[in-house]
Amino acid sequence: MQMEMKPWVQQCTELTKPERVYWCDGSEGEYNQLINTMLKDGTLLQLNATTYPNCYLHRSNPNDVARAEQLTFVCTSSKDDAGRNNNWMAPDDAKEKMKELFRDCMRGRTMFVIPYVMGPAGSPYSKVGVEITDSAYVAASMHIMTRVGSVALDQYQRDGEFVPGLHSLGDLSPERRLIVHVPEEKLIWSFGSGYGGNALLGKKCFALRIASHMARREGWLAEHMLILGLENPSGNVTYMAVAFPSASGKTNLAMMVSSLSNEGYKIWTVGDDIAWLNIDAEGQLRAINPEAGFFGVAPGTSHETNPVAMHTMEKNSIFTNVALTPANEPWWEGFGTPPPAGLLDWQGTRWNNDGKTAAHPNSRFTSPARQCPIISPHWEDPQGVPISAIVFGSRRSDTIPLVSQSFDWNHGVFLGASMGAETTAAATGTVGIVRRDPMAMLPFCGYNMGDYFGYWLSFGKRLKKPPLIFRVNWFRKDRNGKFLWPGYGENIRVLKWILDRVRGRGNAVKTTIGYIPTTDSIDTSGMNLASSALLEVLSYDRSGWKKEVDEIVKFFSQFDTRLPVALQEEVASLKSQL
Ligand code: SAT
Ligand code: MN
Repeated sequence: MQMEMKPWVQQCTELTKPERVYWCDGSEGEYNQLINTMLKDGTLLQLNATTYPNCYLHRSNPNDVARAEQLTFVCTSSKDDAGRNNNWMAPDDAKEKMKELFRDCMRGRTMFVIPYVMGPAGSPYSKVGVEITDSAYVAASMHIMTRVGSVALDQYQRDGEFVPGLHSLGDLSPERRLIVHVPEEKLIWSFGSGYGGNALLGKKCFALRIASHMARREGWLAEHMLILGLENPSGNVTYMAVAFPSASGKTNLAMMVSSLSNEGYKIWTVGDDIAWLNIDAEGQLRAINPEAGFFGVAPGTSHETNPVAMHTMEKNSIFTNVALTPANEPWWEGFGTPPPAGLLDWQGTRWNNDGKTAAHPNSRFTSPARQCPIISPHWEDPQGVPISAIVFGSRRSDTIPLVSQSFDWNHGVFLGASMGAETTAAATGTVGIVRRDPMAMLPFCGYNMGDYFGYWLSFGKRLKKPPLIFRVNWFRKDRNGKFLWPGYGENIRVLKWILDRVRGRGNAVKTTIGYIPTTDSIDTSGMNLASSALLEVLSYDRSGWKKEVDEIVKFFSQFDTRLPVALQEEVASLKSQL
């Protein structure tokens, strides 16, 4: 049953008892007012107005710097429907718990009511949400990351549907932090964290967890994927959707400056984190970026590695947990300049190079997508862009070759479902261990992943010409721990091979794990890469794969009867061939 917007806001008001209620209209004046309030109360610091106009620094509570996966719950009525991939509570218990946390929590505070749209205005694929929050930082960030105000209220008038999300900073204590989703009622409750993925409810909570659940019912897909257009020398643009776990370079890939620009290959950015994929009337897969901004990882971003991102963030941006130079400019590890004397670390204390990083490893920039110098002219097309290739990638120092192509759709789903990735700082927990992260959706799938795999398998059958599916790994290392592939702008050479394959060209050898490019089919012109390194990075390592397949079998076993037969067959066939 769909809730009405005004009565729901009223209920939240009665529960949380704010001092005042403010409905956001998404205007520039409102944004400036939010910023001014935060400058006054110290939530934000103004950055250098000459070099970073209208840019601000936010330092979060040191205990609140990443997504809290252990405190994130998906509350379906049956526990099995949430799956082992999610923490679960019964919906009624969850609601009781949340009500206790939220009771009176906004006393003395302003409640912001933020109506927003995920997706371009006027798109049949866009959806409305409303976030209620007591954080001005969240309200300002939502201005950048989504489309706020009348555009949302107008669409709500037409659809009569919205996703309600209630958020409060609470007292920020991790003991009282909880992020709850009730997908069957499309409800989100988030308490006790101001961090992006926990607090900007349009992003992971709505656009992935709630949306993936809606998508299965409605016949589409909500995925943790960047969207890019690859332009070839004759000016044709081919669009790809690429899944990578958090903090593994999606923003860098989406904004890549091609090292083959002299040959006429260039990238257009459509989105850097989330793709909503629909099948149009012709049976063609089409993608929209539901977001309006980028919430990118700062460390490692430089004029060398991602000049496009550096230009995107040089105005109208909010920086979170980066270091601050005496010139009032942001700085982080991998900024491309040495740390200046007098640097303040992300907590605002003098940095003395004692082994701790100056910027938090998960520090972020929040910038409007329209500022991206290579934003695709089609990024807000209501119909989305046509997708010709799906790419699954992850950080793996061994075993997985630079690129391979699946035999067919089902095998492609298997490649996605069996993905393993080394963990990063985007979530709290140990960094650098391999965990299975199917389709980079493990933390974001709003239902049982066994069912999710089944849904992916069936989805392919509805496409007239299913996109080809690839698996990539830029992060493979040699025996001395050195990266075999330079990555960044050189990744265009891999995308070019993918494009060749889409066009029915590009040489490959058929191996047990998929089609792998012949060394001469990767364009290495003008590149300083030893042929032995190319051979190694493209090789498929049989003994590594024997271990890999055992781990996949173990991982799949948790899905019991919900694991689709087709995936059981894929893994059995791989194991027998190895
Ligand atoms: O923190 S976010 O969830 O917004 C980014 C990410 O982890 O992918
Ligand atoms: Mn992400």
